[in-house]
Amino acid sequence: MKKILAIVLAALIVLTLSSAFAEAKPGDGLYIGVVYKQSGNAYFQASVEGVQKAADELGFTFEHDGPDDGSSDGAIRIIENFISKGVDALVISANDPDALVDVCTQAMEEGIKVVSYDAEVAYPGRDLDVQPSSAKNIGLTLLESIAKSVNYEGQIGVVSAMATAPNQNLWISYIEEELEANEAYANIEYVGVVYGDDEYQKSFDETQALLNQYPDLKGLIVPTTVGAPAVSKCIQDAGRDVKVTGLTLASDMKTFIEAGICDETFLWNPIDLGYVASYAAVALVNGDITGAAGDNVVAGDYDLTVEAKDDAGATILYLNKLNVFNTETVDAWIDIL
Ligand code: RAM
Repeated sequence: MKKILAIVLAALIVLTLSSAFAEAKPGDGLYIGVVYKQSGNAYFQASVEGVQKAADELGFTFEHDGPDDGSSDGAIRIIENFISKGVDALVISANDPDALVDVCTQAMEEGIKVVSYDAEVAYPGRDLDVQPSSAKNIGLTLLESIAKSVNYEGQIGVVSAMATAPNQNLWISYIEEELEANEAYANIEYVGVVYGDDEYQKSFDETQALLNQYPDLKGLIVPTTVGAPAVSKCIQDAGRDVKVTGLTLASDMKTFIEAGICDETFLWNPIDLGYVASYAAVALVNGDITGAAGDNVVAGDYDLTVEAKDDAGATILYLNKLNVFNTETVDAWIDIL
């Protein structure tokens, strides 16, 4: 009798412990950790709206976080925390492509699927990278935009985000390559890049320094939603005739577009980016895709095919939508972005 009691007791303890363990994950379904470059960035808040939309449709739960200081160490701590909470997948925008590879590889070894989105985690630290458009298309669109605004002559520069940011660095590399190679830009003098670290005040101050250093500056490309309003405000306050183009939220830029500081700015829909990245993460967890070239990801109206990025095995999924904001289109976007 004592033996039977002991067995029943032991079974009860195991049952209690295992249900407590199950409750460590919110809900019984799939659980995703979303990590972005920095907290408090409206662009990433919009991307989380997209994750929420996917969660409503697919029934997963998720948490999201980004380091306050935009540091890689902060991102690594957040990822480690998600790993210990037992996430099934991580959806990550990296502030440094290489710094996150080790922790992401560790996650993958534990069976967690890793999707980078917006700013890539370098391969092999991810199963799949989801991007709004090809880096070359984004870079060349911005370059042609500023070239048009300055009538294809004079000094131009770039105010970027963090110096390690993989997405900005790639776009800038295409801008620099094209400036050298394309005769259409022969009369444009490139003064280089400064980094605002995706912080408003730093972007403003770096712009002020550029304005002081280059009295003949004609244009700035600002491929960051945090930097663009700061740069434009600095130019407006200084009363200088310097044109700005860049990647921006529409609502941030309406006044600067209407004031003529920007002829046009651009952005994909970050809500859609978070949405598609989440669908890809769920498809990976469910085994519907492996992240290999040729895999198909269907998310709402999107029906996308994974492409090979290089010969080493890295793969990428493009949304291929770049919207333009100008005096004619900006009003239609300000309630969305
Ligand atoms: C900022 C971030 C993000 C980038 C956008 C355009 O919000 O740097 O990574 O994609 O700008």
